[in-house]
Amino acid sequence: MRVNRKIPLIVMLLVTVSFVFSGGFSSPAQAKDKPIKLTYAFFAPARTFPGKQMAKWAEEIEKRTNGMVKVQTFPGSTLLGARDMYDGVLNGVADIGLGSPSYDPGRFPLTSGVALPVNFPNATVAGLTLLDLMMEFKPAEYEKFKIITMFSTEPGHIQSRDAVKNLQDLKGMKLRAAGTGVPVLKALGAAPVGMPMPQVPESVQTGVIDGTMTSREVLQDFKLAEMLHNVTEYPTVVVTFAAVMDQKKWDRLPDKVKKVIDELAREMAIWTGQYHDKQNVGEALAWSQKNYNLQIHKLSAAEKAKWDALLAPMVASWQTEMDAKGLPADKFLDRLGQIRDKYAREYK
Ligand code: 3IO
Repeated sequence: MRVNRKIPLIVMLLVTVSFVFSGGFSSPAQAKDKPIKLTYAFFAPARTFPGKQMAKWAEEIEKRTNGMVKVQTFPGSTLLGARDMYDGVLNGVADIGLGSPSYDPGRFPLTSGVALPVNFPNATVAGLTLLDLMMEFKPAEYEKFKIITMFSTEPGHIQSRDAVKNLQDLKGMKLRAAGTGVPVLKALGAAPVGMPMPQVPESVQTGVIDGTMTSREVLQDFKLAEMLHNVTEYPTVVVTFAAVMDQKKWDRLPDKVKKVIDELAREMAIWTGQYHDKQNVGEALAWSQKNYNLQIHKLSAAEKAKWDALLAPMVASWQTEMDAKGLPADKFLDRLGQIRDKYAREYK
């Protein structure tokens, strides 16, 4: 079809310019009648609890925007892996990325405070505390990002090939954790390695590691119970998750869409925490006991006191580290305690 000569050149120019400024075809904020397409990447499989969160979020967004937004999910590192998640979002590889700030405590220093041994009773309380703290402190580590939602695992447990009943058993054991869990394992005398979750099954299989410290649903969701027959009943630290979007991309979204996404941030923290705490972990433990004779080892009170004493200095050394970076560690930990205790009364 030929260009209609009656359309003045200036109008055509304006249309072109506004198209380019709105971000062109790749922008989520395109023409009003066309659905806005958002790609959403996650590094682990869809069957895992963060993967289920991603699917639930996508479903809710489509429903609540009456189809104005379509979300295409990419679980299992099909678009971005654990280590390139946050840069991938900034580089526009995915519109939204769900990563674990715990994998990179240097990049997310204040967030790493939530993964200290501060006795969260469960994932729901930890996740809501995390989200509230981030909304309150607005740390510079998320400067280029819009936070879509945050949540966490339950406090991690040691899951190992050989039984760990005391510090002697743990001595020199090659255990894997998220980056924020490494100092915990080190303090307890193990030989820790930081490694993203998707690499764990193969690393156990090949003997690179003798186990892992994280939430216990991985026994089923990553089939680790096949090889790891022992869990030590000593809750340590949580692993944090943050789904983010590039701030500039967010700014271009219609207000209606922003509102729906913002409303969901908290709901998803609760939904994910409750699924993990009330169903996911319990089912995995029962499945592992039934199919793989999983053994759960309780620490004696005297043994527990020794472990607690080894972890106690971690909070103070984190404070020193944060002070050196000019970050408000004391205030952050004060608020963490207050918010944690408030939610602990609500979510048992
Ligand atoms: C985790 C990450 C991805 C999918 C399922 C998961 N369950 C627990 C974690 C926590 C984690 O990433 C870690 O490294 O301990």
